[in-house]
Amino acid sequence: MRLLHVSDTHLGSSEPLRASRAREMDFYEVFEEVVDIAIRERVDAVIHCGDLFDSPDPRPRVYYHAIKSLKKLADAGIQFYVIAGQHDKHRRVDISPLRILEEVGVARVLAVSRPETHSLKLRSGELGVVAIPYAEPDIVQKWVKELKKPEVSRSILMAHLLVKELGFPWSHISLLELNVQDYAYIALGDLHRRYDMIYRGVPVVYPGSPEALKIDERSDERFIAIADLSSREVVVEWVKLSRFRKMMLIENVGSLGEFSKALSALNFASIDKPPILYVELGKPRDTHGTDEKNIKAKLDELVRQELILEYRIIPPEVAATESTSLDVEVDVESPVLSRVIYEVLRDPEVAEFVVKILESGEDVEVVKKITQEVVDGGKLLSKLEKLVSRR
Ligand SMILES: [Mn+2]
Repeated sequence: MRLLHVSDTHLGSSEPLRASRAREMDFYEVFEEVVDIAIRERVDAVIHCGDLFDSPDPRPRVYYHAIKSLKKLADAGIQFYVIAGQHDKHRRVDISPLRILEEVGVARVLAVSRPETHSLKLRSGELGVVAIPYAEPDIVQKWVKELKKPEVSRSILMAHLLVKELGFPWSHISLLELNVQDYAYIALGDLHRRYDMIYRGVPVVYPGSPEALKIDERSDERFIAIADLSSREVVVEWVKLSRFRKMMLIENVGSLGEFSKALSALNFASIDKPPILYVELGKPRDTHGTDEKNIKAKLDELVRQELILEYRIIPPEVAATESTSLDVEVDVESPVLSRVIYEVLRDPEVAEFVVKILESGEDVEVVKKITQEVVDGGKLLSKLEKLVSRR
């Protein structure tokens, strides 16, 4: 029994760019590649561990691409099982977009708003699945104490969460609390980078997102995992993806000369899809500044020549405040503005939110999305409230 494990496909996203159709297509193309791999490898099923969609309210074209690829998979006789991440979980009264895929017969939804226990009949046998959708850590911890074990000899855990062992301060739960020894394989989503470990003899796997959504999620290689559960010893095989778009970073650029030198070291011609290039400016070396204008002109030329898809310039002051979530989110058009906002608010999450609103301008969809985030993200709202009451 072989399962293709994928997560965080974020269909409909064009991150880190705004409203770029070319970038949006990347997410559909790499998702189709995942489907093609599943068909080529003749896996029993594809399991998707959440954030299939980027939004709980996808536009028609997002459904179009999702259904087109999933129909191809269904036509090949391969079942597609999915759980909800924070991005494709429905909001209050509405229904999850995943339910629409289920309704048209191209996916089976294993968990959206609470954990569920299933027994799946696959081509090469029965498989028990405990599925945990995204939720806040306190809720996940409560759920885990009440999980129903599948009445099947071989079972896996599917969940959209961050385990404590990753070392982030904002994780959900530890592997110990998850009772991983009860399962043959732990299929996880939420982390956008590949990560795997063996815990108590059980493979714990994050395949990572097929596309990087932020510069700090970039890597030269991206993967899906194929878990072979045929024998007692579960074998995990990594399959490289080839249709994702690369992100590149040139660090600490102090002058146009330095920039040109760094550029010539990058071999754009060898790259399939023109990459997204980030340029981090260093402290000016002389009184003439960092030649930012000339660097920008050179970057515009690279875009015109289609050697890169787009670029972002990270200003030196922001580049210096490492480990904030703001350092890579800053837009070319308003580096000064976002820096000022960050300085005033001193809270990366709130600052990022305010910058997003200001930059979205007349894009109604983005404003709607942000409003939704505020309505649902109690934490963000309470932070804003605190901020107001402090004044
Ligand atoms: Mn995600």
